[in-house]
Amino acid sequence: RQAAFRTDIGSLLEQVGTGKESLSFMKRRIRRLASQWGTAAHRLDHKLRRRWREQKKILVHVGFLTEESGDVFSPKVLKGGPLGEMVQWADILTALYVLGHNLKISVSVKELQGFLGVPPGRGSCPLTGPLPFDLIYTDYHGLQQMKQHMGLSLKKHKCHIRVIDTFGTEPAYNHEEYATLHGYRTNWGYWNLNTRQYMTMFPHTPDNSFMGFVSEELNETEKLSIQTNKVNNMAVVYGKEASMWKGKEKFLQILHRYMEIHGTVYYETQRPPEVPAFVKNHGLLPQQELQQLLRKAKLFIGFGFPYEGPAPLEAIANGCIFLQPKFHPPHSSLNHEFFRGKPTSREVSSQHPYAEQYIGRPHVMTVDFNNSQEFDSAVREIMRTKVEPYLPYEYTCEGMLERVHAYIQHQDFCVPDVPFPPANISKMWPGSPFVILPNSTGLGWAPNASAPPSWPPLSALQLLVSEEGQSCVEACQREGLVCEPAFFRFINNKEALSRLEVQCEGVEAEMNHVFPAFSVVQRECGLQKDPLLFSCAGFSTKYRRLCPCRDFRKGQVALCRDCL
Ligand code: U2F
Repeated sequence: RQAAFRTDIGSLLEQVGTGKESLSFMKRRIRRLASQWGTAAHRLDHKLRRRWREQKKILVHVGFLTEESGDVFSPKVLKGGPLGEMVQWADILTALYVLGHNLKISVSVKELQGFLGVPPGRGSCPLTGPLPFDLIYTDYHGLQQMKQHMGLSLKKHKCHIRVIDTFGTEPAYNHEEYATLHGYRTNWGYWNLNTRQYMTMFPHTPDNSFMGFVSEELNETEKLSIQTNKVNNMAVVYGKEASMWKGKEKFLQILHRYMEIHGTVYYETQRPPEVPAFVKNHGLLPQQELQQLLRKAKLFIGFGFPYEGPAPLEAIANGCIFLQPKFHPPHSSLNHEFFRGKPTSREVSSQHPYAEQYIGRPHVMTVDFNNSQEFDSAVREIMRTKVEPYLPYEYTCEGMLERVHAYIQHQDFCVPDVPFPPANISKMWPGSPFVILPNSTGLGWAPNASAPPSWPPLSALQLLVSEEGQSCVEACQREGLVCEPAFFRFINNKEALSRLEVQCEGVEAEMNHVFPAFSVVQRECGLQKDPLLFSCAGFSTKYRRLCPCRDFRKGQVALCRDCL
């Protein structure tokens, strides 16, 4: 069946259900953004020229909202607790629905069992028949619940699962045996999925698929009116919970010299002691009212927590400049409590690395808050600077629809990624499949009729070599490209090494998350033995890595030029 775009969200709202503050929050959001989604659907429909899109049967099981996982989030919705995840789930549901898929939504183990057709009750009762869904979107809690209630059959069906995973999971942590042997121990990893099945909130490592969410879009009239109504000395503080303000008096004092400070901190009866009296606190606001406040404000300021939330994008989209602290040294699972036990080695360079790296000046200023002078002059610069509201395409409804559409139509983790060229290459392929690209530091791929179909298409592949200690994420980024894990299977071979004129005294195939790679000093070359360990994020001071890079669309890093 063909999927047809939907613009009437009525039946989606009915499906979302009631009885939890989190669900009400999500419904309010879906309703508020409905017309924006509708416009985006029309535009994408036009862009895709009514191309055939298969309608998929999709189950969305929101594990963290189930009673069985403790649901610590719902009771905090109106009390300053995290809302980022709910923003994202609301948007995922809307995107899947608007794209025209056949959707079932579950927020309890009972509903999950019902939809999967497994008998209710405890214990693992395997699903015996075929999986009644093409795709299942869930999270780590939901995955655990499916393991408990589908038993052995989970293994058989797991290629259909997508895990919404805010901060991401790197290959070394995902691979059960490797993580256990090499100390990549976490609370979450070990699922042996293809790491592209994990979908993140921001484009962290390309080892995962970037799912994202959306932010409010403005039309030209709104943009103009925002610019004329901006109050140059008005600041809003990022932090809806009092604890996020703790120990920040010094900065607030400096800021207060120049600006009127507003906050949206949740409180019960009295002003929280962490929030100074000169701050105008509005209490936690509904999303719509927060947007109104941001439209007037010139500055949105973060004090280091929460990490990587949606609010800075909303502020920038409403014409604010986002001022945030640089982290020196960067925060990571090795040195910070919040990231401890998360299955990633990523080093977080500021409160919001996406804002810092993908948006930057003049919309984002990332400074050393411990240097009062630097902080002071940043505030003054912000007051002088004029900016237009800005939203990266990938965070618009059209951008999200385009990306989710591409994933649904092209990503298939049920067919194994066979290596290519195959090991007996000499018989099939006399020359090297790689060509030197004009004006480039890397190698491209010579079109080869016997190569298996690939998404992204192989024409996008560019092979680069990293420096020692550098990951493929960085190596590709330095050349204005992005690492593409789907291409590792094409470069994990002797042909790639020889085309790069690497001197190898021996070539070993091993389980090592930085392979394929070579050590210059020891003249050792290593190929990857287990495709599950192909990793963009991995790095080692001993090795230079072979990196499969590709181009990307401006404002849509998840997709290459020919990916749609
Ligand atoms: C992030 O979670 P948070 O929920 O703390 O992220 P924020 O950026 O603060 O806010 C999320 C939403 O809250 C809304 C705002 C954002 O869309 O419009 N909001 C509101 O409705 N009223 C207000 O007064 C203030 C904000 C992140 F998203 C999570 O993944 C992380 O787990 C968490 C911790 O790092 O940070």
